[in-house]
Amino acid sequence: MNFQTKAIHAGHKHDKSVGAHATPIYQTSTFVFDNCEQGARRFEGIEEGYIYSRLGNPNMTELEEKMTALENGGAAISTGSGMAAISTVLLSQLKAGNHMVAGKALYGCTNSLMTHVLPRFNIETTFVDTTDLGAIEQAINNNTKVIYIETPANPTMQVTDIKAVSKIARKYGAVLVADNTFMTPYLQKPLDLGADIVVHSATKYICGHGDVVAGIIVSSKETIMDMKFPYFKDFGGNTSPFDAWLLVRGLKTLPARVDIHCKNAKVVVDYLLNHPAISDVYYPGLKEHPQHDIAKKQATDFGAMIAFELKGGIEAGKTLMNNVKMIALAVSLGCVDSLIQHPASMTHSPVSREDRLKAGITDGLVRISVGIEHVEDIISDLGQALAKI
Ligand code: LCS
Repeated sequence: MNFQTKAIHAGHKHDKSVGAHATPIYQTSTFVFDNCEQGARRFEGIEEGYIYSRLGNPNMTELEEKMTALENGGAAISTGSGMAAISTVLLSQLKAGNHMVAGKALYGCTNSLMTHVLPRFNIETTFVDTTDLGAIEQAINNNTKVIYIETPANPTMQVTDIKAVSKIARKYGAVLVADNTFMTPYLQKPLDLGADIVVHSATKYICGHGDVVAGIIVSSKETIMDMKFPYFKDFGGNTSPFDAWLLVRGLKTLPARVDIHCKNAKVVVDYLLNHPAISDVYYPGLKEHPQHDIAKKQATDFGAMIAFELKGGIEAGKTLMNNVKMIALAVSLGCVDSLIQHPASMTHSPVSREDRLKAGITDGLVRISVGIEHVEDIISDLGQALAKI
């Protein structure tokens, strides 16, 4: 099946009990066993079937099967947030004494997990510019078990060469984890490019409508089973049945939505580039973007996330963000609605100023998640707000 067809049909089974075409919401915490023996078999793992919704639920299964098909993986785990996906992956792949190499520019809470939480369990991270393959290799030591990348990176839009980094991971026996939130499997499939594990904040494009917080992990069947029992089971970061149902619904329109997101983003980039108040625009689709060729090679389009700087610095940025009318001043991204935010004081505030600046997240950087409204309306709103500067 083609991607668009899989987005609609993969994982879907018509409900045989009443013949419902759409999947019912299995809003249940627990599942009834026929008898004690069956309950025991399910707990032993020798009979398939549901036990308790923290371990799995039919709505989670549909979402997991769909995402497995879309990412070309072997299996998936759906989680209660992107951070639940990331923490489950890292705490199952690493143990005390292990080391990780990660990108300098990462979503703020991912950085915070690595900087503030994991060191308490004696897991250290070296942050490097992952666009520099030599820097990755140099940071690896005998205890390095994970290389963690986000590409494009939030919010700098730097692009890491997944295939090249996967070769380094293989050479040193480390697992490559790729956060594919900004691209979605419609535009980029990290497992096909050699990554071992893909994570998503499903809160974003996978949901698409800004009404769910959730995450997804996709990998080989073996890796997912090892992660599920005991880590996922014992950490307890499952998706609620209703949220999983909404995500399945959202995924059906992922290709259609992302096509419009990408088309709109290109028009907005053009507008920003030609606006006298803007000094720099960071978007992998620009020929001038330092990793444009890699982005072109490893993804089918460039997404709809744009970072930019204003000539008037942060004060001009604040004027813009305080004066947009239709575009929401809000964190998150990947919604049908356009969102604008200030990484230094919002999404990346958990990162120290020094580390932020080293990663290229300047005080003046503004990030926009271009929605699927009519692009003329997005530009007209940006235009009236920029005119206030
Ligand atoms: N990975 C990336 C690339 C993200 O952008 C985020 C959240 C996460 C993981 C964590 O996912 P969550 O737990 O929130 O579902 N990014 C946000 C952002 O840029 N604005 O608000 C949240």
